Amino acid sequence: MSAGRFITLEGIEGAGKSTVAKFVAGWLGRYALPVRLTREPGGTPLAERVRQIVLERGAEPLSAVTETLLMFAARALHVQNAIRPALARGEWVVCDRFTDATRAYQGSGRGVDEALIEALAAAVHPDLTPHCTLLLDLPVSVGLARARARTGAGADRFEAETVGFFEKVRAGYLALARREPQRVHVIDASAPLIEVERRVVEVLARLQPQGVGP
Ligand code: Z5A
Repeated sequence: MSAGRFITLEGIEGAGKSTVAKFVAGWLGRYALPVRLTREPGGTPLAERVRQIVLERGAEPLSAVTETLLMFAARALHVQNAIRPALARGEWVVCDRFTDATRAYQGSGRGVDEALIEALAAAVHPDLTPHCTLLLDLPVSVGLARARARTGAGADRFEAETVGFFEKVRAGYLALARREPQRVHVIDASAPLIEVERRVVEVLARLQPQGVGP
């Protein structure tokens, strides 16, 4: 059995992650590779319940640290019950957001201590880092316009955030890409979808899916 690979998609709201994640799954499927398409927060029944708690606009306040802990609680379930077993079976896991989202949203966006985030990452997924991260980058105004055309303004706690918040998140993501250029590939997501897909294929081809089929 060939080894699975772990591919993550990141970016601000409306960047096109869900759209591109489905494209990636379909593209890998052409090589007859087993693919598991999943997302965060969520990806298992219990983690999806945590997702509801963390995204809903309820009456009870949620501090930035609590939000961070909930993201990692969902991630711990997802890693243990879905991601690791899938990789062990030789599947290619395509995940819409992972720990880079916590670094960008809770770290850069909300100011949560980087040391806390890295300590939680080390506890929840030691020895597990994505093989490849596709960072779909675009101006905040474009991403928000796309997302809001679809769901309306302020549908969940994040969608209700300000442009300034998403600017900090975007800057956080770009800083991550500068720090880890081998893993994090920046893709201009303001381009037409066909162009975005072309760039994605260019990056994925380096993972040599054609050489690892069963
Ligand atoms: N979050 C966090 O804070 N910390 C964490 O650790 C994690 C998550 C894991 C999850 O919400 C929220 O949780 C997220 C961060 C936070 N909130 N925010 N922001 P979500 O999963 O519901 O929301 P999202 O991740 O932001 O997804 P999204 O809004 O659905 O955006 P998307 O997946 O990137 O976009 P899309 O649905 O693929 O595309 C949006 C629209 O644009 C759609 O109509 C497409 O047809 C269109 N589109 C896509 N690509 C193009 C191009 N290239 N051109 C034109 N139109 C396009």
